[in-house]
Amino acid sequence: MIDDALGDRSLVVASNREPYVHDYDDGEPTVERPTGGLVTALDGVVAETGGTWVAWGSGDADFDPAVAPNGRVDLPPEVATGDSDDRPGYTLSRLDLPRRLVENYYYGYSNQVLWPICHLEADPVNVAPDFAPAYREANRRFAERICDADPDVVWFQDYHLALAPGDVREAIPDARLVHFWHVPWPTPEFFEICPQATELLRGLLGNDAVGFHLDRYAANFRECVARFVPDAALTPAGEIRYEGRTVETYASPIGVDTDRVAANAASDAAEHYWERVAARYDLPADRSIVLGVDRLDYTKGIVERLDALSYLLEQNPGLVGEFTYVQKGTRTRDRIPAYRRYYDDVRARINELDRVHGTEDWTPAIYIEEGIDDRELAGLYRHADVAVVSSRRDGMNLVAKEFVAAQGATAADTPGVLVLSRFVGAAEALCPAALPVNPYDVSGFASTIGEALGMDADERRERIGTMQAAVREQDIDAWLAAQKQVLTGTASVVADD
Ligand code: GDG
Repeated sequence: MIDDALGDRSLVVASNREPYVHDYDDGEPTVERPTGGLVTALDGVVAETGGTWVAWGSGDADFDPAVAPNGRVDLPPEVATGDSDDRPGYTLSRLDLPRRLVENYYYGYSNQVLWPICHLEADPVNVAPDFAPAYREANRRFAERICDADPDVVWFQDYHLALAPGDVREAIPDARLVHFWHVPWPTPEFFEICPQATELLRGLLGNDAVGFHLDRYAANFRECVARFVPDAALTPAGEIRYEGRTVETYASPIGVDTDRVAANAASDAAEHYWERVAARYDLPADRSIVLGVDRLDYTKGIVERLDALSYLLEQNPGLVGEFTYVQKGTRTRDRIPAYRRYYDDVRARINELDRVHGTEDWTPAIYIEEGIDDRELAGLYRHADVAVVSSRRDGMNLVAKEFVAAQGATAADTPGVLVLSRFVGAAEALCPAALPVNPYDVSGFASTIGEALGMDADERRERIGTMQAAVREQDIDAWLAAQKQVLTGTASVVADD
């Protein structure tokens, strides 16, 4: 347990997104339970310590300030979470950021500068003059609020908070600071697009340890430090010496709660949801299902996937009527023009696919936008014959791992096949049992989907067995255990490449 190892040291977790969703429907916002595997797991860690979680009081990352009165969330700045012995509480400390700051810090710098740069996407990068000052200001406010809790240990999450560790280090030099970066870290050639490259690295070097999903992201980070921070030095052991301190980098692939996903897949709610979908879209029981589950983000390669499906049908008229592609899409970051354009593009291509290839009694692609819970999502995973994850770039990708964990809910189920982009973190553990694709290669991508559709049951079982072993080995508990060791400083975490 983390609190044993911490003794009486106090832990603060800091993330942009707060771990609770709120319901604004009836005027007064109400606090709901946390959802989602990762958030629930982190919630448990903070609860174990009785610590503090500092977050922007948005409700969720896709919060639209226009929805809440005056762009503000009228929730108390501090609340105690936890409502039973099973779920002990901690202090949730909410930052009420002004609307303009949110526009420029969250929708601006975080998601129009850092997100595309980390995913090696140059086109969407928009370095508007107001973005960097807002990012500095928001990070400063986070740091102040963190310091208010007088922490011994701080655990920062992700790319929204690169500068806060530097500020906290200055205020509390002896605190142990650890950062987990959930998205890829780019090569120095790409990172130098960022006008604040050196400043961001200096902020992150305020930490004692910086973690990534893969060794190669950690290696890219160290190369960027070597290139852009002249007064930092890399030791032969791969540590970074900076301002008289040692900063470690480490790799720790995040995973999913495999038991929970499997239980979700076997639940009545999963089955009922699938029955409703099958009835609504008139899907016969013997129709093969190809599934995509994504936030509607250009990094997820949805357009490339639809192009590959179109090419597959063009080249293989025999497949007409044989499968239905189900796209579960969740709109995201809609205040950013590139995301609105992407949404329009995805919708237009689905319509085009249906117009060009559809027949009187067959619609090749359906699009589901409604909000569904984890058990309903597991119903889609369970009934898919093929799942396609085709990100152009992705730190890890939990959808791939959840799909694997959801297969074989009953012995009678024939497991599905996973088609997986080579460019996602999950490919390292899951390929070649997952069929690897390059999403930019339309014909190769199309023929791999064709291969997946034609795969026999024995081969599907063998492949899913290999993938399930890998997903279990690197599950959410293994990830949390590794993070706890880093947070308590009880393990050397230097990436060994
Ligand atoms: C970032 C990194 C890294 C999706 N649609 C629905 C739904 N989801 C859930 C999935 C999954 C999660 O959202 C998406 O996680 P991903 O990992 O695929 O992607 P990002 O949101 O981009 O996450 C990524 C991750 O951080 C963790 O470090 O793996 O690389 O980009 O859990 O299940 N859940 C429900 N309904 C939906 O319609 N209930």
